[in-house]
Amino acid sequence: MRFDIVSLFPESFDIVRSLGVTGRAYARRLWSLAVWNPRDYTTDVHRTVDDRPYGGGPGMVMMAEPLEHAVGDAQAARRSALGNTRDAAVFLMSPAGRRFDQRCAARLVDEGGAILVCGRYEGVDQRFVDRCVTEPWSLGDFVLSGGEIPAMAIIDSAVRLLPGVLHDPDSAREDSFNTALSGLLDSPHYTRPEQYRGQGVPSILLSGHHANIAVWRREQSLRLTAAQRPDLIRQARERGLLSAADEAFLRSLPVNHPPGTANR
Ligand code: 9WO
Repeated sequence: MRFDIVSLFPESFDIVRSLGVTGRAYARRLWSLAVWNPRDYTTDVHRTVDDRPYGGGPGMVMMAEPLEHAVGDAQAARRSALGNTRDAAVFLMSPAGRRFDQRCAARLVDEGGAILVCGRYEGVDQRFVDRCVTEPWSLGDFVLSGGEIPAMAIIDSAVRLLPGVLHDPDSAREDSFNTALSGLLDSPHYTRPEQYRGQGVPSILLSGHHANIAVWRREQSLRLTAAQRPDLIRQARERGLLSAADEAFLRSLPVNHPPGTANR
């Protein structure tokens, strides 16, 4: 998998290249990354990448020309490095985009990566979006000072799906089973010590009975998801991911318990 990033701050991406799961996978050449700086595609002495917005208003807008050249070089580099015949998809990091989710991450793996464009200032010239961007992608309803952090989050979510990246094969399987496949929230985790400031560990987890533990974890997942994200329960049901036992457990739950009110 290869990512090509368009960004005024190429050093940002040293983090995903060097740290943790993504860093180790990068060192093992399981994925690669190139950053294209729009400033390298300017032609004036000041290397200008932004200008004032037509119609007035605060701040500056990223100019279309340097962005389009950066994307063009990224596409050309992918063609010669990967032998691609089709252009890669180009995703713009924007709160006005389609919501990025686990299926988008799987699609990135499927397509061998993509080009991610990170805006700065107040935004980018719409004519660049119309000409070069496949789709804007959003991580949620909040505004940042640039698209670099969302791009790194997206890279992280895709890299950890690559075969061989999560070295413990059980961990990879359980993780994708719990999130991508079942679409439910994960059950709570506990580790040592067995007593922490007067609080114990659910006794089932100390029992060594793996079948009962799996049932308990499934029920905790269902309970937590029903309380915090009832929309995900409906989605899982529509996708046929809930068993008769799951449905029976959900019916046994007290209705409409307000979330986040434990111990109050
Ligand atoms: C900002 C914006 C605000 C309201 C409606 C649409 C918008 N588009 C943009 C935009 O493209 N902003 C650029 C990228 C330049 C300013 C910083 N940018 C940005 C991206 N801020 N926040 C994001 C972002 C990206 C993905 N998920 C959440 C936030």
